[in-house]
Amino acid sequence: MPETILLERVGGVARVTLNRPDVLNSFNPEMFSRMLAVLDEVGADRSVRAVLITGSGRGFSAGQDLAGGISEGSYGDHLEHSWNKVVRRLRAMEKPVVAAVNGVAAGAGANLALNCDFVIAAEEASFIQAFINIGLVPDTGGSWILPHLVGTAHAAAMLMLGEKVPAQRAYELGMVYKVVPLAGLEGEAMGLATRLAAMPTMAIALTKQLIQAAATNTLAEQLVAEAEMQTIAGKSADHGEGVAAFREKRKAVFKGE
Ligand code: T3D
Repeated sequence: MPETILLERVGGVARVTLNRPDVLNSFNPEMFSRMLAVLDEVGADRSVRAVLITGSGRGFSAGQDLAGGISEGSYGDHLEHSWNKVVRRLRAMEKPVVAAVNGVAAGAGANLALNCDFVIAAEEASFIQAFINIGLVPDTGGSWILPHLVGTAHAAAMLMLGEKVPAQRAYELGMVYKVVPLAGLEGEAMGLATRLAAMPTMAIALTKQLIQAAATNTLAEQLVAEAEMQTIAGKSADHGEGVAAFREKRKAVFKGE
């Protein structure tokens, strides 16, 4: 039986592949366990300085497995032990996460992608908040992230009508960073992840925290947060290297410390 999540290290990048292509990489219980274990492993591994998540086959992920994996108990309890844990780990990960959306991303699968720091989508990809089609409310952070990304008018259309959003439209609405031909997706996403992996990882992690804090902070609170984070970044070895490289007119070699 193949692994439901593949993990491979390429230099400083961990490539995580959702691997149940026959069911568009929808998540069953085994896949949740594996995903959480993989995120813990790459989060703790200091040699990993960027994470890339993609799907195998023609889909990114169709969210919850509706055939065999849907929970028997309370859906709320299930969410707390599955999708919510995935979202929290992605958001708390002290390294950048790139989603390479290779095809349809539906329900919690769409929101898994949108919770990554960078979303690069293939031209053929699409995003569907499919929950409403089966009489559910959005989860996996979709009801929070979409109003922030696209405003309530478009968020309502996606969340209440279940409108399918093609990749190019998602780009125009500000949901994704780039749209590229499918043939170029792997190269583009891996290129970005590799570039991020050579950058000052601690400063990127702190910037990630600041971007997240900005969603709820006032400007006054954000200024305080920036000062706190800058104090930490200012003590990092990579900051020292960056300044030294500037003075010596050479390219900085960041170690992620
Ligand atoms: O448990 C809780 O706490 C609740 C949590 C919920 C979180 C959620 O994610 S709810 C939302 C769940 N996802 C969906 O409702 C999406 C269901 N899928 C679709 O609407 C469509 O498949 C797509 C729009 C994503 C793609 O359509 P299309 O026409 O490109 O593909 P298809 O033919 O529908 O699917 C291909 C195969 O994948 C098919 O299997 P088959 O007929 O070839 O044997 C289909 O049954 C299977 N598949 C697709 N999505 C799922 C799935 N199998 C199980 N679970 C799925 N979610």
